[in-house]
Amino acid sequence: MTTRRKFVAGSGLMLAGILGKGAFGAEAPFASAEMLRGLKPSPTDLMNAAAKVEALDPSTLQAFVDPLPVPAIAKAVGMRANPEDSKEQIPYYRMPMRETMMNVHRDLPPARMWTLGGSFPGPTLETQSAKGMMVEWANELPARHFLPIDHSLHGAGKDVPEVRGVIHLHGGRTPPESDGYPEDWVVPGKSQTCYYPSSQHAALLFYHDHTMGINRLNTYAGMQGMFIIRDAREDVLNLPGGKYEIPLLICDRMLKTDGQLEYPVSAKPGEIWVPEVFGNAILANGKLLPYCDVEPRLYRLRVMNGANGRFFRFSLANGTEFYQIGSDQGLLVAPVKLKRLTMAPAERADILIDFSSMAGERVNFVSDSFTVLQFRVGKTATGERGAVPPQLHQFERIAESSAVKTRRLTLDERLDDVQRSMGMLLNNTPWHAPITEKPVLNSTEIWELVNLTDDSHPIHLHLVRFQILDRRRFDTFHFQEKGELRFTGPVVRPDPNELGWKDTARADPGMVTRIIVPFNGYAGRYVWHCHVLEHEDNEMMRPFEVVKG
Ligand SMILES: [Cu+2]
Repeated sequence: MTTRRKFVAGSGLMLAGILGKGAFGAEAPFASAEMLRGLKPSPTDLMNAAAKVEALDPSTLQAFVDPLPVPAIAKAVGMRANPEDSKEQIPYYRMPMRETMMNVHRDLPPARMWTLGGSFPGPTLETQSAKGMMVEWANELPARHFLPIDHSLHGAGKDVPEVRGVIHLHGGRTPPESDGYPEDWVVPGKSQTCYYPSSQHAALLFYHDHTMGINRLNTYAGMQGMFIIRDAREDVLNLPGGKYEIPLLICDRMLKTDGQLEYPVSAKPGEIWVPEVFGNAILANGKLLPYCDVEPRLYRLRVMNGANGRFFRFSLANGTEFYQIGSDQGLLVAPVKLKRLTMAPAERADILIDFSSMAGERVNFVSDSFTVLQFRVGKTATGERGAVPPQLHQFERIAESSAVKTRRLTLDERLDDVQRSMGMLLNNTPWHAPITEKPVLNSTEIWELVNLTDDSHPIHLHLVRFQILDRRRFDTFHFQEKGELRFTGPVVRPDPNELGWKDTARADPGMVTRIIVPFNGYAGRYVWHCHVLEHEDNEMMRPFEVVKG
């Protein structure tokens, strides 16, 4: 009987237990938002807080004393020839990986972080669709890591340098040699120059570390930032811009009373990896409980979930509805009105909030019981109020009949003899096994993600954009015994705000999530993985290779 339970001292989330999930996977309740990890403070969050004498209690800090920072727009340091067209010159950026002291809150000492471009989040890279750029990621980090490495994880052994970095542009249609393959890391003193053609629709992407075996630590340390692609199709909509458009990277971190980052470890000697990390502090653009002055008018927020493993469910505390106009890979067909916005790690949401009815008020932006920041709405707007466009962008849902292949791929959890998680796998196959997924360039495939674990996993494919077809509950025991799918529930269509182009999709527990993927762009070797970074670092990642037809 597989009553899969996991418990790791000092961390891990027994969310399923809290929510009263039945012992039988097949009978587990529908994957409601309540089952998404990290939405509420859990006993283990409190354990984390209690276990370390120095854990910070954010409620002891004065809230809303720091303004919400908006990351600077990165500035090019020169021009270089376009690798795909040597007659064209394209901007060249240099982004050092660097240890930086960051002020998280006015009343805390600065936190040691590892940043890209000297701030957390890093400077925002911005471009137009099909306007390429070169970025030199220069490793200027110290020789020793300041977060705890588990040397038993694949690729993080004592035979490789402790400090390594390789950067991936999440959501970018990027040639394979510039995609930041996890094993292509560089050590301090070395750098890597990547070419980002950005031949794709306007969207909010993000860059972050992807180093084999320590990506969860590097990203947690601060190595991430945002990347905005714009295009004419979006420009005609006259969406709020300039100071009325706010990129917002939201993540959680475990902070100590001295303001420093803490990364939890398990009690298992030599194998300190933990399956999930949830922080006591929710950071908005790197600040704890900031405020944001706005005018009583329409604003555009470009929100991304930059957490290692926490899901968020954002809302305005006064219950005001807002509009989602875009998801991971750009605009939706039409705005979707929402009271609450669920976001898995690495998902992005483009939202419009109309503050015009809230002049003079203070309204908190929250995720369930966590306060993220406070909007302070001024009494008067200086210009136009702005309007939510009724339609955004026409595109077709991809016909299932266009798929040339369907792959059935399981999401698996390995447990030890006391039901502790030893890590997750994709299709029961470790990272280093030969490549099994070889889609043909410019062909379309359906991937059926058969989730046999107790958790929701945000699954991300590099290079491509895809659409979610549907999700459906199935009998996990029957599948494990007979290897065949027996559905136990109706076909569930994606949520209205999941109907756009995606690059990361929630695969909910006990469900088959089907995505349809056109493999366009480039031939070559890429990866797909769970975007819970603890899972990704411990085998929930596989290479795939796009092959020429
Ligand atoms: Cu996962």
